[in-house]
Amino acid sequence: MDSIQPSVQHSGLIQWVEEAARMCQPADIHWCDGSKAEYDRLMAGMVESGAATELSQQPNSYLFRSDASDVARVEDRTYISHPDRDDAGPTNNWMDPEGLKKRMRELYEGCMAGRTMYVIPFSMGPIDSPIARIGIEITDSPYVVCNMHIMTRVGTVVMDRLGTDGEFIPCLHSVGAPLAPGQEDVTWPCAPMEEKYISHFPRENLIWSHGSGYGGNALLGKKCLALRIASNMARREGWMAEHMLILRLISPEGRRYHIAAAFPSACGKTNLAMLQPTISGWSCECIGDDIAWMQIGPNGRLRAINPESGFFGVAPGTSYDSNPMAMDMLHGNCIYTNCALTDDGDVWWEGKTDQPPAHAVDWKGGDWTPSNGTPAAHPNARFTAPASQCPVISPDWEDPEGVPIDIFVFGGRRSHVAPLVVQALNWDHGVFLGATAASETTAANIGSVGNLRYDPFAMLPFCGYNMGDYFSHWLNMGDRLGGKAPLIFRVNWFRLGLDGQWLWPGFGENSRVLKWMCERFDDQSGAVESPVGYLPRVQDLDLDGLELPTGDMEELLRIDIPAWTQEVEDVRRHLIRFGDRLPARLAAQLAAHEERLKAAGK
Ligand code: O2Y
Ligand code: MN
Repeated sequence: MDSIQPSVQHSGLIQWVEEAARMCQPADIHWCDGSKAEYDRLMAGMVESGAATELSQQPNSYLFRSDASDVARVEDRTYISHPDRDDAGPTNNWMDPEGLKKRMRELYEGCMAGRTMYVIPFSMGPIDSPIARIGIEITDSPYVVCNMHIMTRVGTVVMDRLGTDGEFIPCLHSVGAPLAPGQEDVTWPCAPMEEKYISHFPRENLIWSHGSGYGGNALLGKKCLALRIASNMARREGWMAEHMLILRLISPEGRRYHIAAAFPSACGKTNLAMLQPTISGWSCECIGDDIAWMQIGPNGRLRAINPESGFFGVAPGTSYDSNPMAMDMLHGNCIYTNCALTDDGDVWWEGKTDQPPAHAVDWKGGDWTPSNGTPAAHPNARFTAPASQCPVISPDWEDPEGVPIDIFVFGGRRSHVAPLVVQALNWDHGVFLGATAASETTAANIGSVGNLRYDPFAMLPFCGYNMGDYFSHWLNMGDRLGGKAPLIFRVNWFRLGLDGQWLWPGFGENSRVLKWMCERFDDQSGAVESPVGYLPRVQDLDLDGLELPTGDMEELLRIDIPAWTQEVEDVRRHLIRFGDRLPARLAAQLAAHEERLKAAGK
């Protein structure tokens, strides 16, 4: 087998691909050029094999159904393999690098038999951005190749940028389902759970993934590279790799504010990224919906890029009510995974329309009618869509220098206690708000639904090193940014009233809260100091045209001192898990928080 194209001149890359080929034993090797012809050829092959269904209602769009056991990121099977366990910290699964590699080499041995090995050169970030990084993913999944075409910049342009000795992050992926001679393939090959490993070796900037073909387990540029490995690189090199959307809010006077916001999975991050403000004269542009890479620029301000070029969004719940911009984006050139197929050849998911179709094929490939009583689409069904198709994508979304960040927002899903919005008293307090952010669990993060889980900075599944050291990194970044540091806020769109209904309407109305943040940034709006931070008074928020039941706004902004006091012990338990890696400055923040609550309770 001729594994190397003559045009490839990078000896480190050649060596790594040859090694992988020797181990995985593919039938064939294809170097991806990133062209539309390549995408079309791979899709045609998958349609022919039965792995994909071409949609008749959307041009160049395809539906895939995964294996029923391979439907989401698998946190239990995700490893952060630093040589020293303490460097992975208490929130990550750990195995020692040698032991993990030994186990995975056994699995990788011959794992691509009967399949093509694809070599995908990709750039996270605009190719010419100083913040961008290059990865090379080796995979035996053509589905992964096509998704990577949308989610990253792929192919010849990247190879040109890499040159003969450029730095790249090696990402090895296999679905872990070798084919014996003559063996017929299945439509979604993958390995059993105990053979799934999503492994990160931060010391070597190396990713090895085996056994899953789904989302973050397999599209290795996203969570594996852009967050878990990049968070390590960022710490070493003095920048930030965060689980944050990036948006630009524009005032009626044309003043532009840039907001980076961290929310745990399934808290409406994509909806917020494509916000349609309800306040008169304000508009919003989307720069990214999931990940922000940020560096301190020459003028001392933090500048952010979106390292991705597509959206891998949760389909269920996406509708013209919740996210009209996403709906308008999904008109073609998309990949759908685990959505239902309608009889007229379109996709459907719960919440897409008020009226479900009378009949569909569900995500498992079975006949479905509303009377089935099961969801037609899997709750974690996804669309993969080019960012360029988003009607509110910013004209600057690919600016290689990034955009200057004015405001950080941390969010979570809390039925009680947490107010609609609070502003940090200062940077250290903001880091405390980020470090103690918590959310009630939903389907996307697997495990039981409705439990409270502390999810610091929405990075719990994505921080590639000890979270205590990560808190220190945030404190250090604040020291370096000084007076040019973004303001920090924490929000909760999900507080319930006594009737069990959400108090805040959310969606486009969230612009009212963001507007207050922008006014705070410009020292143009009031607030009161509370034990948990600066709170807007009702009159500080622009509520023009919003009819809320009497008392709801007051309830949304109410600080329930006994409830906060009761949570202090949980917060302490959460923080002391980091032992001596917990920065003293955060321990001091906890003490000050407790003191303020005590004083307020007297
Ligand atoms: O289940 C998956 O593999 C997708 S997870 C995901 C996808 C896009 C954006 N964010 C997430 C997440 O879990 O945070
Ligand atoms: Mn995410």
